[in-house]
Amino acid sequence: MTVEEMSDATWAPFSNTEFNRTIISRGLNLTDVICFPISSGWYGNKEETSSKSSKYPIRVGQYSYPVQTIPIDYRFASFPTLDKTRILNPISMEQPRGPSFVIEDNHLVKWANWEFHLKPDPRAGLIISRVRFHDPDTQETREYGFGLQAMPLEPLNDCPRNAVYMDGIFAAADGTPYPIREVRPKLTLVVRMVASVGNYDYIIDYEFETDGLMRPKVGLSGILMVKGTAYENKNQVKKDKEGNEEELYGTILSENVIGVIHDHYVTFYLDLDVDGPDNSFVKVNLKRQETKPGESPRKSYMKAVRNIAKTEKEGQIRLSLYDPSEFHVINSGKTTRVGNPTGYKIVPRATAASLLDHDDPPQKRGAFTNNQIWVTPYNMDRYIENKDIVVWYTLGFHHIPCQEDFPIMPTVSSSFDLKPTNFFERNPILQACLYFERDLPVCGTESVSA
Ligand SMILES: [Cu+2]
Repeated sequence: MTVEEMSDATWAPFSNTEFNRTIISRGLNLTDVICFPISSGWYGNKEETSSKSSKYPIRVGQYSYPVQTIPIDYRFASFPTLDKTRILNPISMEQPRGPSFVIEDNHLVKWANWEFHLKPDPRAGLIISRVRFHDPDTQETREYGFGLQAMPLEPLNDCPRNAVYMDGIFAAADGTPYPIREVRPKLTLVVRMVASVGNYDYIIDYEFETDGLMRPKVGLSGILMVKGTAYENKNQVKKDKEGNEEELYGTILSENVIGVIHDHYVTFYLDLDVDGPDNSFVKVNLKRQETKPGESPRKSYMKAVRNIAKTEKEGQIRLSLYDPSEFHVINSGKTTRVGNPTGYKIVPRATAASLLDHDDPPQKRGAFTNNQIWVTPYNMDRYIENKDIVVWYTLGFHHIPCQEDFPIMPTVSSSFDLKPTNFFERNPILQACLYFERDLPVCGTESVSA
């Protein structure tokens, strides 16, 4: 569906006098109503040729108000006077010598040890390619990589100027208290794009860190898709003989408004080339190793069992808390000084898997959510060891709306990490420069009248 078709569909209902009469009979002005022709999905071949696009009449500028509802004014000015002692002062961060990144040829971004090619794409959004990391130890520029390091908490380096530093007091082995200060200095470059997909805003961030970690992140915000209801309060919901409430498939968010339970899935196409195109996908399973009777006072240990996925089928991953695993992309032809294959791992964070039946039409269409990780284009069960593989990672969100999501949602985000794993000989951040007081000008404060 094109933008032009959506626009035409928005206006079409108003050419129907019967439709207009129903709007006026609700006490609304026709100019206050918009028909939003959002695609309602695919429900199987039977319905493929029918033209039943769903049309939710809603008020101008809003996605949140089905015709049954009373609008809420969420603009700042509509709130009663705020307690001035609770207002946070504005914060500003300066970079007196200007940004640290440079952009060459309009597309090549260089920042810290990173360099990558950036291209906005109408279909995929932001495409980040040719991602390389300059290894400070070897002076080589390698595709992908990373680390972490601890040092004393340094003012201006770890926290902004007005931060208060508190010494932590820890107990030494003999019980003597000793202060500890510790820091993990990291700078992050954020490449951001925001897509407003109808009512929802998707904030896609690619975070590059100085230790070589790369973190794709998805933030969801905007306005919920809601449906109208005759109910104004939960206590009106019909109950059956056993006292069970009618299933609403959502939450009552306001008078006559139900926020419907739904999911969001975003798939990332990760064409990794760890020290060259031929890579392998390794499932590293943590397993319990039981000890033999009498062998040790311990009953069990943990061990890491590494299995290289040979075929696409073996590269399909469904995450499980009770089958803890790491997912490494390695170059078995290249090892570190101590013999580990170079690689980096895909570290999932909070995500979601679809609960729908595999034969449910929306799930058939969104079958990419059946697994959280796929390796290489599917089709047949092809061989993937030591090949130029592609990893598809799906980040999911279940969304049971709550009242705080209405009328505008606070941003919810999740991410996953691409983290170097035996890629460097040691932490590459060790050579990062520190900041000193003279590097940053001291800006005075002035009182701002509210
Ligand atoms: Cu949602």
